[in-house]
Amino acid sequence: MTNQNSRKHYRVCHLCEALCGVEVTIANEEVVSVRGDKNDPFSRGHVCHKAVALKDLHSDPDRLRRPMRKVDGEWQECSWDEAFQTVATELARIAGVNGHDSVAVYLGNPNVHNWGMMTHGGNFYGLLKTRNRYSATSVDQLPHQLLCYLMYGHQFMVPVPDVDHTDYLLVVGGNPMASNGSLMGVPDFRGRMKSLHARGGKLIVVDPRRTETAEIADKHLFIRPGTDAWFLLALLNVIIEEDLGDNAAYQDYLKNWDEALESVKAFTPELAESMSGIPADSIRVLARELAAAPRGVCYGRMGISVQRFGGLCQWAIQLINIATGSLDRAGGSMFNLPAVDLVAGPNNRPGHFNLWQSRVRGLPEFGGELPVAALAEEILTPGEGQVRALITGAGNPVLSTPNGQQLDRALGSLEFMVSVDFYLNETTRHADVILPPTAPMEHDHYDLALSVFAVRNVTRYSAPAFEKPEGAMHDWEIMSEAGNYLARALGVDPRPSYPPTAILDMGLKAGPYGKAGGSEFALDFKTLAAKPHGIDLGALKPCLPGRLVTQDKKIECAPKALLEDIPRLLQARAEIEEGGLLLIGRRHVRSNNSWMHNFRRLTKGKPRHQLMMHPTDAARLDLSDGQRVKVASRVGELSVELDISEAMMPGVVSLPHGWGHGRAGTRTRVANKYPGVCVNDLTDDQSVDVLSGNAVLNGVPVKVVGLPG
Ligand SMILES: Nc1nc2c(c(=O)[nH]1)N[C@H]1C(S)=C(S)[C@@H](COP(=O)(O)OP(=O)(O)OC[C@H]3O[C@@H](n4cnc5c(=O)[nH]c(N)nc54)[C@H](O)[C@@H]3O)O[C@H]1N2
Ligand SMILES: Nc1nc2c(c(=O)[nH]1)N[C@H]1C(S)=C(S)[C@@H](COP(=O)(O)OP(=O)(O)OC[C@H]3O[C@@H](n4cnc5c(=O)[nH]c(N)nc54)[C@H](O)[C@@H]3O)O[C@H]1N2
Ligand code: SF4
Ligand SMILES: [Mo]
Repeated sequence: MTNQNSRKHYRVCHLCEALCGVEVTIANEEVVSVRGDKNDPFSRGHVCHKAVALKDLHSDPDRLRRPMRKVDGEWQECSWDEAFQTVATELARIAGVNGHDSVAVYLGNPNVHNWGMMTHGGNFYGLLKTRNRYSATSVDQLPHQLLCYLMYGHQFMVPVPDVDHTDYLLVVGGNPMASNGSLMGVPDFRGRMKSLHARGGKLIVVDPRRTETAEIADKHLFIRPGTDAWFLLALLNVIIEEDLGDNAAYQDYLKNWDEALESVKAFTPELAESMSGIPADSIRVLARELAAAPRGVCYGRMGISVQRFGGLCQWAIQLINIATGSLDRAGGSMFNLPAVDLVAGPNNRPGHFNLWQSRVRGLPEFGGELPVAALAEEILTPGEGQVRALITGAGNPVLSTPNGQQLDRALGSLEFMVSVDFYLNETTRHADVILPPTAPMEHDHYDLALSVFAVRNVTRYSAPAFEKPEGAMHDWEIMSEAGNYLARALGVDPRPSYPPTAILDMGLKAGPYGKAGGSEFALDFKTLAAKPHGIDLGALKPCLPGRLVTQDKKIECAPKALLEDIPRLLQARAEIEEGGLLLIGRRHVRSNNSWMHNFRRLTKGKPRHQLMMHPTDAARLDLSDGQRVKVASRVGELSVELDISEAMMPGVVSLPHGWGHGRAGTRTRVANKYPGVCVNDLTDDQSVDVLSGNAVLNGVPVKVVGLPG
């Protein structure tokens, strides 16, 4: 049916790193449908269920549209002026009495998916120069960024697998069939794996669960959670000992290669077998296959990041890809060159490490942020420097960070809290003021953060699909205006504020495909905005050593902090008690971290929140399928139904994260009748990768017992 008022709008789906192009049909100013954009050069028409739910997000009655203030425990809508004034007065007061570090900031995952928060966040919280900054990075990819900073000189110089050209993809602790790839933006992973298979390539998965990705793989190996460092270093040692690799290409710019190899010699396949459960011979076979593949690559993600030795795992992966000659080679582990260059562009932030530490536990900062596992104790522990106020932006740390119950309590004890968010959820219910931004389709979008992880160089600008509703503010405007009020209250000059498009224009012009440098693409804002399907900038290209950011333009193969972490690995023993189980997480293609669970489109069908367990464990514990069980860890316990499944490794159980809804004071309908349980009520805030401070969310020791009824 055609409709006079019907129009098509093209944009990038901002929900995950795959960055798919979507075609939105709008009639009478309502979203009618969201489909894949066939003309998108990167995603070629692919979308997942979440993109379709953009429609629900747009029209969701639960989504907050007006600023809110809590008065005597009750929420009231208020004017922006009142909201900003309250925020500025309270933050300036608390910072004035207790110092700026007494105001903490938590920036959640969607910060990097919504550019207004990125471009203008500093206008607001940047004024406080607080050392208590936290983000989702330290429950996620901190070890990756740290290693890339230490080895290549820049936290965003993260190599990604050249998925479209590889012939041997070894995935350790990632499930791109559910996640659509991470630190590897890869729309339509399934289709791209069909192409890999068609050109004779292989996909290998190492994971404690036979995941959706393992299902389409040529080989899947179970690994005991948290033991990947032994496995990966053994893989490296086989490549070296059997002289399988060839890294001659980098000889002029490798530094301390022999020292690195010498330091990890003890990690033999036999030792790795005893820790990981992967037979030594299988490790040898893998090493030979990987090294023999002309275009092989080893890639590791969440599973190897949020564990005890996340930093060592990431280091091992870089060393493996160097040993085989895969780094910077077509089909191997390559660097993206985005149109707005975060690595070589102006104002780029290479990173810094351990310049200061958290007050209570002494955890190291990275890039100006402290590990979020320390946030609750920084709020709860009295003394000088105690956190008394909190700013959250696009995050739900009560559900997303370890020992969430403790953080829940801690937030309740704050003097003041403000949240920039459009939902009243488990975290923002503790706020005194909520500043809700416009919905995604009401503002424009450019991906400033995640393009650098895409498996192809592409660039797209998305115009707003709808006009900004009367009285609404965009994320960037909120950040900018909150900054103006706060600057006045602090008696300092506000930071200048330019619209994000002006910043984009400058970034594009100065970037590698920019007008200023005379590139054939001659990019600036105008040329890009004229192409609603985006511009294909080509396949990943070799760029070393020119792109290295280390001072001597060499790859540091043996960073001191890593060498110092090896004794910790050598001394580590299995931390599991007799009869105990190790808990890991999981993602589902229809679920998005801690939100969007109130959309029926995404939650209907079979429940997906159960504790998965292997039949032998269930038999040993005398448990039956569907039965309610109690799961207990050092920090907490919960009760949930059991899903007995051969897909689990024996000794390992799995729960998804981001659930545990339905608490008092939240305002998100839970459409699937089941709020789920919060896995982070079990994960332990005291358990971190000591090197990086990243939270340990996988391999958590738990006990499971059956409940009656
Ligand atoms: N146990 C366990 N815990 C985990 C993980 C795990 O695998 N296991 N994964 C971790 C990972 S990788 C991550 S990234 C974190 C994610 O955890 P968080 O950092 O908490 O991020 P989200 O859950 O995505 O946060 C969603 C919030 O952002 C708000 N939001 C969405 N879009 C916008 C916007 O445009 N503007 C504003 N202002 N707000 C917006 C939503 O309303 C919602 O409140 O969870 C981590 N926690
Ligand atoms: N549908 C959907 N897509 C998403 C998200 C989402 O919530 N939903 N979240 C987005 C975000 S924020 C991120 S960071 C990415 C994450 O992207 P991925 O890392 O691809 O996603 P996960 O499903 O967390 O994959 C981690 C895998 O590691 C395995 N694992 C657990 N412990 C270990 C271990 O000790 N060793 C090994 N080898 N494996 C282990 C788990 O079984 C799991 O299969 O996904 C993004 N995409
Ligand atoms: S895969 Fe990611 S970017 Fe693509 S449609 Fe789904 S949520 Fe959006
Ligand atoms: Mo993440």
